[in-house]
Amino acid sequence: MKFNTKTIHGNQQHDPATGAVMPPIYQTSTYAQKSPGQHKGYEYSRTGNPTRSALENAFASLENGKYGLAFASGLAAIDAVIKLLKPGDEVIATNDLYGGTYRLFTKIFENFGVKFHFIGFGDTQSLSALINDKTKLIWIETPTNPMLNIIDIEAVVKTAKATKILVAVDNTFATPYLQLPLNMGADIVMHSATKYLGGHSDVVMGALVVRDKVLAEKLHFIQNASGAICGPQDSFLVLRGLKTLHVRMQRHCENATVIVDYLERHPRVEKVFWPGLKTHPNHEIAKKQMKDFGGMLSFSTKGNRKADAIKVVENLKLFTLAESLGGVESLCGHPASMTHASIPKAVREKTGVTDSLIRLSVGIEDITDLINDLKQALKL
Ligand code: P1T
Repeated sequence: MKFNTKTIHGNQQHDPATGAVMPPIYQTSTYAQKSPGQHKGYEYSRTGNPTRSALENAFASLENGKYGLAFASGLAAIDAVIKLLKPGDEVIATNDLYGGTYRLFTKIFENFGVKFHFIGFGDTQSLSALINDKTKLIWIETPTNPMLNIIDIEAVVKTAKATKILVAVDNTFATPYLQLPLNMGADIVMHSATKYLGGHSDVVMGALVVRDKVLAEKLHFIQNASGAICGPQDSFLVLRGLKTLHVRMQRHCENATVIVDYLERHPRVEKVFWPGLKTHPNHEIAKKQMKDFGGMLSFSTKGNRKADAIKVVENLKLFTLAESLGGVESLCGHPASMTHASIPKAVREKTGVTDSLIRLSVGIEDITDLINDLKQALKL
C-alpha cells in the first residue's frame, strides 16, 4: 500500500461490533469479564482501549513499523524510552533539540543516574569517540528544533550498530511523509503527535513506533506500568488528523518553499535556516533521506537584535505567536524565550538559538496572505 493510501487505511478495519467506518470513541475505563481473566481482549483502558489501538495501529503502519504506542504527550513518549535504561547507563543526544526534551534528560533523568552527552552530529567521529560499554541509547532529532540541522540517520545507525546501541529518532518535524527512520535502520521512532500527526492544534499526544517484538513488549510494559496513556477522544481526533497528513504535508512544504525564497531576498533578514536551501550545510543529506524539506523554518533579522525579533513576532497577525507547530494554521515563535527557554543561554547560543532567532511553522493557508503578513511584519 502506498503512503497516501496508508494515511487513510493503514492497519485500519471497520468497527467489528457495528461496521462503523470510523472507530467509535470507546469512552470506557473498563470492560466486562465473563470469568476472571476471560474477556474480549480488553480489561482496563490504561492497558488498552480499542480507539487507542486503532490509532496505535495507524502509527505503526505509517512509520513502516510493527508496533505503535500512543502516550499522553510527546514528552511522556520520550520518558517511556528513557525508562528502558538503568542508573549508570549513558545516552548520546543531539545538542540542538526541543527544550523540553533537554529539560527531561537533565532535570529528571540525570537525578536517577542516567548520564547524557549532548553533541553535534555533524560527523560520526565525535559520536564514536563518546561510545563506551555504558552507552545504551543514541537520541536524535532530525530536522532539529529549532535550527533545522539534518542528521544522517544511516550514518548514525552504522556507527551504533557495531555496538548494539539503540537508535531513537524524534521524527516530529519530518513526519513519516518526509522520512522513515525505521527503514534507515533506527530502532525507535518518536513523535510529538501534538504537531503534524494530529495536525489541528487540538490535542497533546506522543507516539512511539518500533519493529522489534521484545522492545515493543518492554515499552508496552512501561506504558502500562507508568500509565501516561492518552484518552479515547484524543485518539479519535489524531486518527482523524492522520487521514489528511499527506495532503497537509504537501501544502506545508509548498508554502515553506515560497516563504523561504521571499525571506532570503528580504533586506531585513540576516539568515534563513531551512534544509531545502542549497546553501544549508546538510542540504545533501536532507535530499538523500527526506522526500521534501518540511514546513518548519527559522530566520534571524539583520543586525541580530532581540528587540527586532520580538517586534516582528508581535507584528505578525496571520502567523499566531504561540508555542507548538505542525497545525494547519501558521504559527511563529521566539525560541530563546519560549520553546527553548529551559536550555541555559550559553548552551543554546552555542547551537545558534540566539535572541534574534524567529521560528515559523508554516501553515496551509493561501500563500499570498502569508507573504503579505510577513511583508507588513518586517517593516520595522
Ligand atoms: O509537547 P509534547 O507533545 O510533549 O512534545 C514534546 C516535543 C518533542 N519533540 C519535539 C521535536 C517537539 O517539538 C516537542 C514539542 N515542541 C513544542 C511544543 C515546540 O513548540 O517546539
